[in-house]
Amino acid sequence: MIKLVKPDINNLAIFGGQPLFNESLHVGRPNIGDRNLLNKRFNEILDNKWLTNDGPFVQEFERRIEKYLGIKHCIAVCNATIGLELTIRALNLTGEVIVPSFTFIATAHALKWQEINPVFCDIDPKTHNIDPEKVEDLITPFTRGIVGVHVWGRPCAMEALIDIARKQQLKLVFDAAHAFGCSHNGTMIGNFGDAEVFSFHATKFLNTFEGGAIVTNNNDLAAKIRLMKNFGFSGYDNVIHIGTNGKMNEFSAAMGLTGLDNIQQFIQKNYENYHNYQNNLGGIPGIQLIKYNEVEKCNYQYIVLDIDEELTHVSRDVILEILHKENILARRYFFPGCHNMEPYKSLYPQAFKQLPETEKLTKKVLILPTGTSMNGKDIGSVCELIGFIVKNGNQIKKKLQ
Ligand code: T4K
Repeated sequence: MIKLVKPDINNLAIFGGQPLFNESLHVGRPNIGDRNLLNKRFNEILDNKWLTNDGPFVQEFERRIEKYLGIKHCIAVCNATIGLELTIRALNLTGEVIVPSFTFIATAHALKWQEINPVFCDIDPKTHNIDPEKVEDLITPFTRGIVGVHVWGRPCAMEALIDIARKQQLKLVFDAAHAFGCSHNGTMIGNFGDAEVFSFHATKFLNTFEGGAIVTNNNDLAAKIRLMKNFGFSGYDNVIHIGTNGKMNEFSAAMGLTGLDNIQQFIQKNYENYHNYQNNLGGIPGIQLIKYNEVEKCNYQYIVLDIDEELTHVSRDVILEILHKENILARRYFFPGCHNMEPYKSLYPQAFKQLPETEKLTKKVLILPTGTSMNGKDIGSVCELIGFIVKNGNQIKKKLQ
């Protein structure tokens, strides 16, 4: 006889039952490559006594990324937020920049930190990415650029955005924090717009603890960003530009190199997990797993559910609460949307009126754990639990009232 994850609703942890998992399952559990190789690299750093400032591992990491992406320039940085700030500043952006509100707050903050006004644009509900048709309506005489975000690693509507930027003479930057290892029409993400910025934060499938990279095919822009990420130094005692400290350190680069050695395994594991979720969630009413274009390269690092409450009878937030009590730490990225967070909420109190799709989506999506820490059995149990919640949705709702 098959043992059910929860035989009846009284066994749910939210109603006092034992949690399904003894240890928490996390959405952003870091992937760690070959530890022996990593330790060897760490020891080499300690032996060399060269810890940061454009050391050999950072240089090797940059060259490996350039080769992997088929791009001219990679500049490793201490995190993607600083990477975005450097890029935006190096491109001389001022005034207004059009950006989605459905993104991690860093995208908006990178602009506002430099006194640039983020103008929030609604998304296309089919792709969760900035809607190019709505971008055009937001252009004013003060607009200087567009920052697109490849949400979940699914590329923005590239051709349309490139076309608008060219016609309107706007700079085009992509926040590619989610999209390392993804492609668009066979070209790796990183090669589009004026520059693209990746995040290698611990929660990303390829991580350098904290870290990021700016990539571009523009020689002048790359040279300028290289200066700016190192206080504007051009050789000893010679500062020729305003700058900041955006440098990646050697330990981060060693972690990144070890991750790159194992990147195919990470992607393969994410791919298997994705299909495992797809097989197990199929047929649960109101639960849709978002799709990836399998013809393209993709990192499959986000398992994203689109929840239709009309069919599940329980809201996304109730499902989230139940899962958390069972030690499944699902997330509702990017709730409640940048426009509903400070300082933007006070600056643009009416913004929600222009962002109906963003408002809807932030209430519907739920992100589930994946990566090398997840196995097929756990994924099966998570999906069975979700099926159980939906099947008993009305009863659960009543009991929670
Ligand atoms: N643009 C976009 C579109 C982004 O998504 C991000 C970052 C950025 C720009 C900026 O990139 P960085 O400047 O960070 O390079 C996390 C990350 O901190 C953030 O990097 C990421 N996006 C965002 C989507 O997620 P939180 O607030 O969810 O982090 P936290 O601490 O709640 O961790 C998430 C889960 O991962 C938890 O269940 C705990 C687990 N975890 C986390 C860490 C750090 C681990 O198991 N081990 C760990 O070491 O923001």
